[in-house]
Amino acid sequence: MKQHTHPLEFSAEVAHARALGQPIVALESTIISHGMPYPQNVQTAREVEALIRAEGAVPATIAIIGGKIRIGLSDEELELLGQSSDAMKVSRRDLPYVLATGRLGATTVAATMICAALAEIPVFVTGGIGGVHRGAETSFDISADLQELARTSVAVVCAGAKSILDIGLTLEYLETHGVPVISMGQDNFAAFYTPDSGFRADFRIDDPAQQAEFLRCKWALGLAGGVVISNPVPAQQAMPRAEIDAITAQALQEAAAQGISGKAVTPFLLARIKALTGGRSLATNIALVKHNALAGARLACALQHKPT
Ligand code: PSU
Ligand code: MN
Repeated sequence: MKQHTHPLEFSAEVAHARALGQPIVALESTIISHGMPYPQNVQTAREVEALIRAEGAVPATIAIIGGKIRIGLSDEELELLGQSSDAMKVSRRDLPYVLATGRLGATTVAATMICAALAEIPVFVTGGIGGVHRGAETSFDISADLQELARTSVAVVCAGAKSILDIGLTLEYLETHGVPVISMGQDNFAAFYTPDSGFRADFRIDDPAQQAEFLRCKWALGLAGGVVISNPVPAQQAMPRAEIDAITAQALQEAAAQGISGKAVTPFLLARIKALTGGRSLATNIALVKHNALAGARLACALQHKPT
């Protein structure tokens, strides 16, 4: 069989940062293609990149374009992903297909972790991770993001997991697979639209330098696998808990009634929640991603500059 090399292609900005040993922050693209509507998706992607640069790190948005894993995208490519109606949502399973066919692929948390690890980028910022869905005992719907966290050594800065998921079971699953869940700013794990999931995170570490030291210790031991860093949405931008709970219940009922399954479930729920909140959930979503960008950039900087 012909030997394929990894089809990684770096943007000029990311290649330059690698050559100089500058801190780099990986970003996913499913959040652009399937997580938010146009044009807010592209606008947010650009603003998130700018926030990371302002903190002294270099953003690397990851997608699959023309049979290549692209690390760092141009403005035009962000626009392409944001507008495309046929960008494929790409998780671990889908990576070979989208590369082999040359289709346009937007990477999930799982696929972005794989690509970030290949590109030797240890810090990745997103909105929320996938998890164990409610009713998973009959549907078996457990996001591939969790298996990826178990095996791929990338820190994922997120605002916790959505309450469309079973957050308790998601945390149990992570524990079983040895994935540490670090909370910052509070003791509890975050719940995406709201700061508090009601479940304690494993460890609270607020200081980026100490978070970086945690990662160094884990990986120096040969303990491969990811780390979840939960950064709660700022209170002023959070959704009221009762409102989001009621809307989530309704969106879940609609998904069940319409027989939505597989990889369509998460995008369907996100879109319904946005519609049912009259767009207010989108404002919260945008705010929390930006807040995560700051935390991720600071962590990437701390990881790059060894403690003195
Ligand atoms: N949660 C969000 N926004 C998103 C996603 C999750 O708040 O855009 C996306 C991420 O790309 C995540 C994926 O990796 O959905 C999980 O999909 P699934 O549940 O099908 O594994
Ligand atoms: Mn799923």
